[in-house]
Amino acid sequence: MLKIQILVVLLLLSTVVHGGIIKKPPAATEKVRYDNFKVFNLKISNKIQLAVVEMFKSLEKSYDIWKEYDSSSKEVHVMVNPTILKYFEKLIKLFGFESELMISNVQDLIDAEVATTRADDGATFGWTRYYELHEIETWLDGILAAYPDVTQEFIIGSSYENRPIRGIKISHKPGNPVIFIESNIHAREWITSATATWFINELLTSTVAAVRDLAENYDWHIIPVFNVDGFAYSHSTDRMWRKTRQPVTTSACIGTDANRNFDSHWMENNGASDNPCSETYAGTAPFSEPEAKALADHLTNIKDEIKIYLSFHSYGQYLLSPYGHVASDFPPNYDDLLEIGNAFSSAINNLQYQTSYAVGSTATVLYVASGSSVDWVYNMLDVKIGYTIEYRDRGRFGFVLPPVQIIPNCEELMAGMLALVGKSKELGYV
Ligand code: 0X9
Ligand code: ZN
Ligand code: ZN
Repeated sequence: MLKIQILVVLLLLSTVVHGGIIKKPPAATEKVRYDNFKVFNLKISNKIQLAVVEMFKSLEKSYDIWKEYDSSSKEVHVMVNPTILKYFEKLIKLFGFESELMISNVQDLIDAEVATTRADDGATFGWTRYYELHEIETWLDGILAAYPDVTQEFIIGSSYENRPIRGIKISHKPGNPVIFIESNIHAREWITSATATWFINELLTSTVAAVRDLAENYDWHIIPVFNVDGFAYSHSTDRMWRKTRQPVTTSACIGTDANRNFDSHWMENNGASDNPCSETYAGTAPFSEPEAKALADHLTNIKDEIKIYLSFHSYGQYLLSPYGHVASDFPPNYDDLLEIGNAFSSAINNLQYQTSYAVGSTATVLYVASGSSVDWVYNMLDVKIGYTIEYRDRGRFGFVLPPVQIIPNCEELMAGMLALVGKSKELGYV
């Protein structure tokens, strides 16, 4: 009881203490810097500690949750603003958190990432670094021009800032089951579009028999960068940007979590936030974001063709199936979703990197997340196989996954994808 009282006092104090600390809004040409921002891994052992983590979320200038609490790992990863580090350390002691410093200076990782970008002068698109939106689009133009017989561009609509949201279809013959991939709905998750573009390239160029089978006997609809505005902003201004870029009239904070904006159990069970400053802000209404609306309309038009829907994310190494909005209920074909998911994770684990992926429903393995794209597709379009893939790593580098890990991550996706599609076929879904 005493601890709860202390918590309440701290909560009140913290809003006062933190009121003046502002992550300086960047000038047009200035980049947000993360000098001495640290990422801690907190092991949660009681409800009071969880309440403290909840408090972090309301102080978005001071803390950024990189990984929310989940009941399997019981870990929370939080980035801490150096201006409140002393206070954070006291809090950690007071509430008896077991904590581990994972990243001592986030800006160092960002600088290393930029250095690789500079070293590679950009002559070829080679998955040795991360590329900007215009580079990815130019690459896509080249691919469409090089493979006109089997590829076709599709544009689902425009973003808030009026960028086209582009995708590519790869089809070798009529009547193939469609596998739809949406990638980079969260802007800072750069490994997702790197992996999607690599995968497109493999489908078009690989001579491996199993990959040819994937390429030729399925139709692939792939959107490498879905959140185009956020992605451009994460390159130009703030490496840690997650949301869309549409302002909210009632707040100074910008953007909505597009993966909380779909009209399926929207805003239920605390699986999203109604605070516009939160990283999981659900928007003013379902489909308030033009990007989410465009995707939903596009998918609705082709819903009978889609057999598998995948959403690429990072990080944590999870393969997550519906449901996201509730932990106590499971989809009718959950056993199959688990079996297919386990095939995916063991295929990855069998590679030389021995990377392990956890498999299960979003709400049980990760946390409750409502209004996500995958759940909307599963619930509203009746697509029976849908997963969120959370790529490397488990927090050593988090969202700033070093470029040397791009190719290994891609190889893992290919191994996992072959197994996922193979098992889906065996169980009669494709
Ligand atoms: O919270 C999310 O949107 C995803 N995790 S992330 O760290 N990349 O932000 C998980 C989405 C879970 N998917 C479903 N609810 N189906
Ligand atoms: Zn509901
Ligand atoms: Zn994500």
